[in-house]
Amino acid sequence: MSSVSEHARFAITGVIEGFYGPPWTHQERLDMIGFLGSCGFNTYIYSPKEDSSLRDRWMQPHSQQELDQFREWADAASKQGISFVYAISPGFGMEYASKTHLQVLKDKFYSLYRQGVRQFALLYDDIPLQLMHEGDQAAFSHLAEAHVATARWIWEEINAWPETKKLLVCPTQYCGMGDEPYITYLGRHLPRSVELFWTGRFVCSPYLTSQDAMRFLTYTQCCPLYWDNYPVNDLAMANELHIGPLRNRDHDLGNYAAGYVANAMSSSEASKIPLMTAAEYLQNPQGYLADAAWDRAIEAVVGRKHAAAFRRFAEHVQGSFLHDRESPELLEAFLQFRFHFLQGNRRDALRQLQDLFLEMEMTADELLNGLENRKLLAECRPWIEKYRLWGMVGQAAVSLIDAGTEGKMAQAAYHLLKLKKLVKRAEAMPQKVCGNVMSMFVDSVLQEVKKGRQ
Ligand code: 14T
Repeated sequence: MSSVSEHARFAITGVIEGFYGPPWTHQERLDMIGFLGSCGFNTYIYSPKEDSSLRDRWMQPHSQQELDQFREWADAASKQGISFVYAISPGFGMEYASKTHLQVLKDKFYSLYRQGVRQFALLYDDIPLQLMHEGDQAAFSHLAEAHVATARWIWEEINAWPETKKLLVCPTQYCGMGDEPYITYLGRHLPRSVELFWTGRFVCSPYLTSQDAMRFLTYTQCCPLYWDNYPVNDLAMANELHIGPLRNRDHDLGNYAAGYVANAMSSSEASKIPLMTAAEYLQNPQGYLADAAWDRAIEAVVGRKHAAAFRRFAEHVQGSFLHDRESPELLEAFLQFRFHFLQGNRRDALRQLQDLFLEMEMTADELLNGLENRKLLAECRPWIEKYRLWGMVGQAAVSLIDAGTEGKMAQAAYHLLKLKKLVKRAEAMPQKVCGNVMSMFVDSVLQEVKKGRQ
């Protein structure tokens, strides 16, 4: 057994605004920087995918207004002891062999340097793995060579500025086993001081293990700078609300990693819950307990008064690539209900289930009417409303079972109609709440109704 002191802490700990979808507003970003400082993170990376001045328009200089904003964010960050990283994605238009393009890149970084920015990143993600420009095909034998040449050149230039601290590079192949030719070339040829991002085995990795980190280190000769795609919920994950705690990151990962940054959700306030659990993990990976950290994070963001209600709701929106158990307690309640119902203890079984669904509706009402954190409420509202609707669906289903088994056919017909209407409303909402558990329950009830009619 190794003791706590034998494990290294992550040197870089931070959050990246690196998602597709609406970027944080000016105010949200300032607020987030303050929050990161209060949680003990040391890095904030600016790279919203929708800021075209970093992507399609990367060659154009920033306007004065944009530069003023950068100064404000960089100042706010430095007051909190946070490094503000400016990350550009020149991948689409850039010809790596072009001296003019390299100069444009350097000038763009310099315009930020003048605003107080001291750390920079080159993001080569989500572009083709092949060299696309003829000039580059003539100058380089493969993409990794072009990426190394660009990063080397730019690092030498910006490192000559007196206060430059760092260059981070996101590779095109940013996930996998770490032994792929592109990333091994990159790792082996980048200057030692340049950090290399990696998301682990997958874009969204259910596990980050020290074994994988060691393999990455063996092949690339670099310690990965983890870009953890949690809690981000963009693109295909947009119907999931990632407010569950960070899970399944090895406790000794810090021994083999240059750092850890979490890609956040476009919903900045809701992001704070998982990010606070990530902060706990980063401060003490060995002692990290996801569920206990989650309770603390919920209480801090939601406030004590409604923390318990929020936690009950949050249980039902935990499903993600990190956690494949959807509403486990609800599923268990259904299984117990079936058991008791079939064993003949009908009244109690029905009452218990009715109480549970009523509680869902009341919990949702408590949050919709009482949550003091209005911003959090606005971001979570569609999921809370769907949760409320599932509670009503459940109550209609229980009333239907009750009436049906008592032979009260008129009442049963009424509840069946109500159930169908509510289910339609719930299913029209795309938000993922309770996973498939409620749909499974409703389907099994409707199946019984059909059987009864035959
Ligand atoms: F650079 C990376 F490390 C990275 O993860 N890039 C993006 C990231 O900005 C995005 O928020 C994240 C989660 O969706 O995944 C990456 O973007 C992708 C990944 C895909 F596999 C976009 C499209 C994909 F098909």
